[in-house]
Amino acid sequence: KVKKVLTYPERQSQCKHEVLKRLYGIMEEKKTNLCFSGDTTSFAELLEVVEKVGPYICILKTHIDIITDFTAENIHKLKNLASKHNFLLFEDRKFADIGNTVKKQYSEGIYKISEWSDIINAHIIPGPGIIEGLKSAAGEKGLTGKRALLLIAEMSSKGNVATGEYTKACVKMAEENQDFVVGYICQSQLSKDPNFIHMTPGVKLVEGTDSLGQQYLTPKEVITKRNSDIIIVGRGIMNSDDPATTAATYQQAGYDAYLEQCS
Ligand code: S5P
Repeated sequence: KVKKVLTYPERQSQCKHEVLKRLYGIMEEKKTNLCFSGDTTSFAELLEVVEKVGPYICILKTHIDIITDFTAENIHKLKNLASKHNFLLFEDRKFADIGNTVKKQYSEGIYKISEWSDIINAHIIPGPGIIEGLKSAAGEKGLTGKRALLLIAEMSSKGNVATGEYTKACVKMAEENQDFVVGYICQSQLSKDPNFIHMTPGVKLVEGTDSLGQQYLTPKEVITKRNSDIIIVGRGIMNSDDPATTAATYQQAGYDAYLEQCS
């Protein structure tokens, strides 16, 4: 039987970006390809649930701008949880403006995302200037190599237009900016190059939809059929009565699927 994907340690040694090397290290050590999307409007609740699911995840994805009780002190607590449980922070800001604007959105304002989030993502609608702008913001904070960008190549929602030529243009832009772009938000594998990781949202233990266009695939489908690398799970864990046990279930499902792929 031929191995379909490289193992995490193989990818870690073959990729160049420091953030990606750290991520593969965490995935190997904690045996997890689970990214938890902590989509709550309460920072207090976010900290509480992350304390529980921290041991099972490699990344915590946030939507910092939906939080009503934002404070720098809470960011400090979140960073401490990330160190304690060894996971990366990914602010799902979906930047989508010209370079000069996103540069400020990334580093300034209330949230100062570049100061705490290891990973961010962006739409490619504005062209490569968006990548340059974000990269220069990280550079000006002395964070070159410590911050990384994912490009949104495909989406999970019904009727989205990130398909075909758009997705191809996204892959080209990623390949031309490997010093900052480390992968994709996508629905299936777009590249076999270990310098690019694939993260897939729209994941639940049972396939289905929500009432606002979200479409769900299972961890097994995402990892073994679509050859993606990371499962992103929000409400599947957040709305469960026991987030820790549920996160462990997703971790196991995602990791078993990976083992099947690389054995
Ligand atoms: O195509 C996408 C891209 C993203 S980043 N579809 C998505 O659902 N997302 C995000 O993933 C979305 O903003 C949300 O934070 C998470 C999915 O949450 P769930 O509750 O549906 O699992």
